[in-house]
This record gives sequence, C-alpha cells and structure tokens, in this order.
Amino acid sequence: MPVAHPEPQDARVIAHIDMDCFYVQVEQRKQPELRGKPAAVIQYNSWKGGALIAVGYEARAFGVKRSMRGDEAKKVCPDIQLIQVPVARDKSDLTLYRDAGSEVVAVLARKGRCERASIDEVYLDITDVATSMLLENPPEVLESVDEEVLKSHILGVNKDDRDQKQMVKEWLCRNDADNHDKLLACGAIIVAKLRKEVLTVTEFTCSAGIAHNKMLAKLASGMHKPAQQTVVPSASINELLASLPVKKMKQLGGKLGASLESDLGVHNVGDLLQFSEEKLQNHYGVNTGTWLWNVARGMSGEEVKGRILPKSQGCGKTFPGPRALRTIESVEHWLGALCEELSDRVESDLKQNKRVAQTLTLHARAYKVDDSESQKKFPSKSCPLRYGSAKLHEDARKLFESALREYMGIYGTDKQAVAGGNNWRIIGLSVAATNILATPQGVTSITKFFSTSNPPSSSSLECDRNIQESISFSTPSGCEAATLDMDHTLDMDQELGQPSSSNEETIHLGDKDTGGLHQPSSSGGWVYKYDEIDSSVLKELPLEIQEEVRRNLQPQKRAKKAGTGSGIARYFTPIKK
Ligand code: TTP
Repeated sequence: MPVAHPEPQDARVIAHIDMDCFYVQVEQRKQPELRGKPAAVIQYNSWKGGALIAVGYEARAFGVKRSMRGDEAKKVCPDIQLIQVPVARDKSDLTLYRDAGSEVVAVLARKGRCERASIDEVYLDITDVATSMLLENPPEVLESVDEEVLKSHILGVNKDDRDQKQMVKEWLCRNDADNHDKLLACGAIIVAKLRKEVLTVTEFTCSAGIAHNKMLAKLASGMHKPAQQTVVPSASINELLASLPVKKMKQLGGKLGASLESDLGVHNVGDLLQFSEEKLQNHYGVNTGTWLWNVARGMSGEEVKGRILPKSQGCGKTFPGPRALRTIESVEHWLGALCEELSDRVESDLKQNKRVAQTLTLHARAYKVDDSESQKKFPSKSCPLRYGSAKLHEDARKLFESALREYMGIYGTDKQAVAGGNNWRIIGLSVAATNILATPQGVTSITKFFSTSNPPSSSSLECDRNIQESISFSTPSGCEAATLDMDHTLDMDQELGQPSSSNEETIHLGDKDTGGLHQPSSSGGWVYKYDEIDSSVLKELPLEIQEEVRRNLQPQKRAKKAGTGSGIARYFTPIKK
C-alpha cells in the first residue's frame, strides 16, 4: 500500500544510479574479448537455448529482448554470445553479480547517504554535498564544465536543434536560476563525476537520474541509457508525468493501475491531476488517495535510507513442468542445497559485516494434482534461525512439513498421510534469512544469538509451537502480529513452463518484531508501510511471482471485501482516521 510522505520543506538532491545491462557488463569484465560484441546472459536451464536475463546494448540493436530464449536471440542476432549464469549446487549462483554490485556501492557511498535498492540500483542523497558546492563553488563560477556533465539530458531543456551541450552548459550555469535548479545543477556535476569514478574503479558504466525526490530520480535514470544521466527540474515535472503511462510506474502497476484505467479513465500519471484528493481517497482509501494525489504532482517525501547491506538473504529454485517435486525426499534434497547456500551467505555476512540473521522463512509454490485449479496458496512458515547448514536444513524441513500439512488440510501429525498422498507438486521452493541485525558492540557475546533462539525440536508438534505461522486462511483469529518482509535478495532460477498460479506469500504471523513494518490499525487489523518494503529486489524473482506479490501489496482495495473472501487482504484493513 503506497503511503504518502509529506514533501520536505528544504529541497533535496537525490540520484538514482542504475547499472547498464549489469550481468552482461560483469561477464564482459571477466572476459574482455566479449566487449563491444552482442552478448546476453542466460539462465541455468538450456531449454530452447536458455532464458535471457540480461541483454547487452549491442545485442539490443539487433532486436534481442529479455523475453526471448537463446534460440530466438540467435535467430535475430546470429553472432550473439550467450553466457550462462554461473551455477553452484545445481542452481544459478549470483554471487559474482552481487559482489560486483557491492563494488559499485562502495564507490557511491563515499558521496552521500546510500541505499542499495537492488543488485544493481542505488539511491543516493547528495543534498549535503550539493549544498556545499553551491555555497563554495557554484556552477556559474566554473571556468569549464566537464564533457560528461555536458552530455546530461535536462528534461524540458534539450529540445531544439541548437547545440545540445551549449544549452546544457547555459542551464547549469544560469545566474538567475532558483535555488532548486541550482542544487540540481550541482547534483548533475557531482553525479557525472561519480559515474566516471565508478567506471574507473569497476569498469562498469551506469546511468543516473537526478531530481528532488526518489520517485522522479528513478523515473529519470532509465530515460537515456546506457551511460547517460537525466536531470528533472521542477518545471518539467508536469510534462514528464503527462505522457508517462501508469504502467511505467511499478507502484501503479497491477490492480491499482487497472482500476485507475477502468474506473477513472487514467492512462498517464498526469491524468490524475484532474481528480481532487478527496475523490482519490474515496476511491482508494485515505493513504493511497493522498499518495496518488502527490504522485500526480511528482511529490514524494520518501527518504533515502542509509542502507548498503540487504535486510535479508534468500535463495530459491523453481521446478517447472515435469520437474515439479513430488516426494518429500526430493523436497528434502533441494532444501539441503538451498540451506547450504543460505548458510554460507549468513555465515559470511556474520564474518564480514558482523550481522546476525534472526528468522528463517520458507516459501514454496505448489499445486494439488487432483485440483490444479485451486487458488489455495502454500503457506509460508518462519522460525528462529539457527546457524549451521545442518540445523538450517532440519528446521527448513520441519517448516515445509508443517506448511504442507496445512496446505493439504491435514491437521494431525500423520507424516505418512501427507508424504504418502503424493497428491501435491512443488514448483518453487525458497528459504530466506530475515531480520538480520547488527551484533551489539561491546561486552555482550554474540553467542547469545545462537543459544537462546528456541530451535525447533525434533517433534513436529513441538516444532509447530516455534513456527511463526504464516497467514492462516482458515484461522484468522490467530492473526496477532502480521509481519511482512520482502527485502530478500532472492536468487530464483527463472525458468519457463510452470503453472501460472504463484503461491508464494511473504507474509507470516509471529511474535517477533521484524523491523516495524506493521502497525495495528484502529480497527484491530494490521497495515504495513508500503514504502518501507524494498520491492525492487523482487526483480530477481520470476515475473509471475513479482506480479503476485505486487497484487498483494494493494491491501486497501482488497480490504474492502474484508470478511467475504479468503484472501490475505482481510487482515489489512485501512487505518481509520
Ligand atoms: P535491470 O536493471 O532490470 O536490467 P539490466 O541492468 O540488465 O539492463 P538495463 O541497462 O536496461 O537496466 O536488471 C539488473 C540485472 O538483474 C540484470 O542484468 C539481470 C538481472 N535480472 C534478472 O535476473 N531477472 C530479471 O527479470 C531482471 C529484470 C533482471
């Protein structure tokens, strides 16, 4: 649920940095002979040449698209180099790309508050450094302006046939500009320099958007790719939004976008301007209504969070079509592989960053053989996380068994009944370590994190007591503390051919505080702060899962049907004012 934040009084300078065809660049750095050649990175699954997950710009010029498979890409671009994503434990291993992303973050974080938004995207709040520059060395006193800065696109400015660079220079160095534009001009100079530093240090090019808030900076960073930057002066906002289709904005996608189109006839974001805040609130609830009203004006007060490490870690694998898992043994096998990887990652996070993961969460997608139309979701389960691959595996197995019993409607502990039924198929499996906290500094030993975490015991009944139940579709009264954590850097193999209904839920119940994402509403239900959910990391998940999660992020609308359906929305009632 989008939440409106008041726009801060003082102008901010925010940059959104987005790496260009990131995985391809990482591979090209590894194999320099691929530089300048059409190339794409393909997923681990060679069916029809493998699914493309990143396409280099040289290949894009031939018409190669991410939606293609390798065979199709070869048809439109016979010389294309297809590079398979690294593989470990029979699944994609994104360590190489994740580490490359960290190299970039290390360069960018020197200049301002830095929020790592996904494997290859960063927000930077450079207000302080831009303000200092404006005071000490403003653009209008510069003797020369760097070429990279002059290549900037200034929305609303680069419009006629005059010398573009000259126009940019004039805009940057105007004496009569207002303070907001002057700060953006400083931002453009700072970001161009940073992008050059990123290139020197990492060999990667990136694109950037520079604006007064995160929303506009993000919109702008993708406008002129690769290796370019775009500035959004306040005067250009209306024009920008007037022609921006709502579906181009992630938060306006899914059902909200569809409803805007069908109920209000809104196609472009700017079309929202015609509606009063009250009207939008009547349609979409107080929060979303105000948020939409602000969006129409390019307003968003969301802060850049100082965060360069992910809040959680996860890994998963899909099992499409005939590869669906059908026995407890095969699930256990894959949980073992996933837990080994997760264990390596949390251990290394502990070592390198002194952070401890608190919660283990299991998600799966499933369908029933005799009822493949069923919309019932496979419940997610969480429990306190115990370090060590074997313990993680043991706990993940118990979480799975508990979830499977619930999914199959078997409330006893008869393992045989569930396992032997062979009436289910698992098409996606993932484990995640969430609630990762910095270890307290000082005398307290970190061992307390390992010894007091109530590990699930060997009996499944006891195990259930420790499990933080996921949203239970059948027992809403158990809903005491809904938590939602979508900030996983999930590694999911993306493969085609799987049934389209995604059953993943990242919402679970429990008595642990997972970072204050939720508050009780006055009506006794729960709301979560949409803007605190880092949804961009979702792009590592298969598209249909992304869709599903996004659908579930519009609880207010769904909450209108509270009590009438079995969807999760009934637990998320709007705050009454
Ligand atoms: P993107 O930033 O979406 O795309 P990109 O960097 O490849 O290209 P662009 O220059 O247009 O921004 O994604 C970053 C990386 O994330 C991408 O290189 C590969 C990976 N990725 C996936 O694995 N699956 C996906 O569905 C998407 C969208 C990206």
